[in-house]
Amino acid sequence: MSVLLFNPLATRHNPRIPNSILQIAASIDGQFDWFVVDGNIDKEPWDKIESYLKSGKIKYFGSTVMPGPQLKQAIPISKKIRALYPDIKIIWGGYFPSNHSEVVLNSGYVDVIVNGMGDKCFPALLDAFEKNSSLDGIKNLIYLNEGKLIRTPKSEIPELDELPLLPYETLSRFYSLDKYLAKTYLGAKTIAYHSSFGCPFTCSFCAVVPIYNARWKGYSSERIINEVTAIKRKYNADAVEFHDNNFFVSEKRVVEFSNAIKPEKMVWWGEGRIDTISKYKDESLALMSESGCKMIFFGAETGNDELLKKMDKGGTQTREQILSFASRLKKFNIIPEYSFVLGFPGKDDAEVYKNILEEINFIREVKKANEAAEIIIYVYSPVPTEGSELYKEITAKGFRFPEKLDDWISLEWENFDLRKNPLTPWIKAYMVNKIKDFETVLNGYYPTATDIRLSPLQKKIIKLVSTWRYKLGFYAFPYEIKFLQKLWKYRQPEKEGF
Ligand code: B12
Repeated sequence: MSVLLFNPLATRHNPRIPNSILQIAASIDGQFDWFVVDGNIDKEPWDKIESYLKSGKIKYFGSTVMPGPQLKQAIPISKKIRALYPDIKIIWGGYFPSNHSEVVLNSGYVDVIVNGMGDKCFPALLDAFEKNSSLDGIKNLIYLNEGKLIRTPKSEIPELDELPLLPYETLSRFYSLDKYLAKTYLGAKTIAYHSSFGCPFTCSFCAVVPIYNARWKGYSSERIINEVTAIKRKYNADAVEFHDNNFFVSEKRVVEFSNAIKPEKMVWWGEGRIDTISKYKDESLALMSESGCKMIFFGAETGNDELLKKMDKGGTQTREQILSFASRLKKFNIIPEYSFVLGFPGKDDAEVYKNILEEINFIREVKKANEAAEIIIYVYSPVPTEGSELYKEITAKGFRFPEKLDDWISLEWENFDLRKNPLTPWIKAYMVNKIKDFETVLNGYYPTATDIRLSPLQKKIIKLVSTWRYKLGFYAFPYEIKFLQKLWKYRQPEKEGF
């Protein structure tokens, strides 16, 4: 019996190695035949999916689903399979179904959700289906039993080095790996690699928290080097994007990795925390830079220490630390990519708006501290961190997620997922406009270095046009900048990646 694994369209720009379904394929490799359809490469994924289904070999359809655009393929395709091939079991995994399980299972076209990591539970699930035995004893599953939602216990994160190597060779039978090794800001052929799971912190706006509950585990640097250099040798890859939620948890692991990757002359990028890496020794930062670490993504979130507490950012991050760390990284020629979350609830509109204006000024201070700092602006979009103070406050303020799965692919909710225009009752249109107009002027005056298609001359022109607005702090109706950004298809890394 065979399994069809689906990676719905997330972005047409630079498809990445589909690590979510590749790791799931590794967990059943040799036990079940598996096939892959990637909507990030195939314009009409349904045609290919149906050709597999028509073969009569497929018994299980597994889709990975993050919030946002991926829902626009995962929902209609799962619905169609349920209607046309009712015997096929439909299994969803990934951040969206794990965090929004009830609405997914109540749709009637998803049988089981893999809640968090699927490496151990997915092969056990298929085995149970094959033997028609109970699912109760299998961890990390959510399903309906006679209409009752069953959530089995969560497993610990397994020892990652014991997990099977990713079957890149088999994947390349479906899609040449070259299609996944994109030319990006980091290099001519960029590998997407995921070297750890979870995060030790519990920020109450982050979707990772309900799934991993402050647990974190990573591959050893040996395992990372072996897999990364194997792809490098075979495909001449010259850069790595580490997709971990938190790559830099262990300074020891990062130093070992940096020493090992240095002779490979590759460029790399990853995500980390300001307070964690602030504690790194200068030697470690110097080594990271020499070994190719070009830019690090940080959740700076806000320059307001009260709000940092409110969002359970934890650790020791402060306003001053955000600024001083941006300056410190200059010494090591590593670019900080700071993401901010604006629009948290407040006691009234005036407080919400005051916090937004203060954040805008704080971002300007960050640029003064390090002009090369890349800035990413998100508008707070709730995730179901039930039990957190923030979640209690937003539900008290009337925020509700859609109750029907189909409603998640309505235009308004897609923008919600993109964290650009959330449907949160305390955010008013003039507040979103202020944030967006500031973002436009900021990106005009400081165009991102990561958009490699924008020529130096185009960057000069757009900066020139934006200067008076940035200098005066006048952001309203920046149509002339928007026009140039549209004309030159300005790309924001947070939406499409590098
Ligand atoms: C790569 C990536 C992208 C890529 C696309 C990936 C793709 N699928 O093609 C790009 C850059 C396009 C992207 C965009 C966005 N992303 Co994104 N992305 C990621 C990232 C960094 C890695 C995903 C990955 O490969 N993980 C590695 C695999 C091995 O882990 P995994 O997915 O957890 O898989 C395991 C389990 O979940 C489970 N599983 C997962 N899928 C399946 C499927 C089956 C069938 C089974 C059985 C099991 C299973 O088993 C796997 C093995 O244990 C994650 C963060 C992360 N570290 O996971 C964010 C993440 C998923 N993205 C996120 C978001 C919000 C977005 C955006 C909306 C951001 C924005 N504002 O624009 C956009 C969406 C727009 C769009 N274009 O789709 C959030 C989701 C948060 C949430 N609310 O749920 C995350 C969690 C980042 C974060 N920390 O907040 N993203």
